[in-house]
Amino acid sequence: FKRRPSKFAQLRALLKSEPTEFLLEAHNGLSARIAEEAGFKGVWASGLAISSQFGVRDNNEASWTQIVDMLEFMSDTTTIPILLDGDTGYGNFNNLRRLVRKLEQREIAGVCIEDKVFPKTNSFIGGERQPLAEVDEFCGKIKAGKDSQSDPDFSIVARVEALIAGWGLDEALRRAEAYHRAGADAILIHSKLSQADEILAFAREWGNRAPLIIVPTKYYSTPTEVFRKAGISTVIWANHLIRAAAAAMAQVAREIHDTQTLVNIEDQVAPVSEIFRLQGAEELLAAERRYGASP
Ligand code: SPV
Ligand code: MG
Repeated sequence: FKRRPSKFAQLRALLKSEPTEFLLEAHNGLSARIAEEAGFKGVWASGLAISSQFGVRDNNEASWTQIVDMLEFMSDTTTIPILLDGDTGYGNFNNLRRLVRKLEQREIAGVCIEDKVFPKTNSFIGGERQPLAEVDEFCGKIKAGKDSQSDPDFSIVARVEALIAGWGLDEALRRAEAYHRAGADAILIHSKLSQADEILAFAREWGNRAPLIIVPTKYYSTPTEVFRKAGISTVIWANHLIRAAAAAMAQVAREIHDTQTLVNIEDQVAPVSEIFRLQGAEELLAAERRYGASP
């Protein structure tokens, strides 16, 4: 039988592919499996979503090993590649080197690091007040990460926060070019505007020097066709499973609390059998038939 390409190779192929590809946010083993079942070819392990499922803020309050522990569950439940939102790399170049090794051991296909300072703050919370990393320091981090990977297809994505911080298009391009030269496999350009104009201007100037990734959370009304025409490599739907879960959980919790009965919500929630299916209960039953002691 034909072996699937490694998760590292799968992510690299997505980043390099001519048609625009898509990653969906997931934040634990179950949501990662749901993303794969929906047909996605890759997962975005969002810092916002993973921190919020822990009930903490997107300010590096969860430790990097807690993130890596969660990634292990996500990797185990999926056959598609995972790109970790690695924030700033959780420290300096040395911390990133260790992170890369620990990610590869769990078959996490790549990491995205952003040019801010630890502890980071989410780009949508006072983004313009957030300091950016020094270009040279960030390039050193990228080089250190690339030099420490053992699988040639492990990807490091450099995320440019210059537009978020209000430093302008020229600075964003200057940084992207430096990160590209330092060895980044792709550039993620982020924006907090409700229109895609600055992203599209960046894409025009960038001209496909390296794969370009975007996160259209705020400019969600822009038709996907516009991104395709702009030559965007990968679009990340960055937080939609955690937001779906939060909305559904709040609604069901209120309903059960207020009515003190399950009769109204049974049809609105997944059947228990669906949870068993998502957990792979069938496989264990089959294994028991094969390996279990006879009664
Ligand atoms: C995330 O999903 O955690 C991201 C994207 O980094 S954003 O929240 O838009 O900064
Ligand atoms: Mg993040």
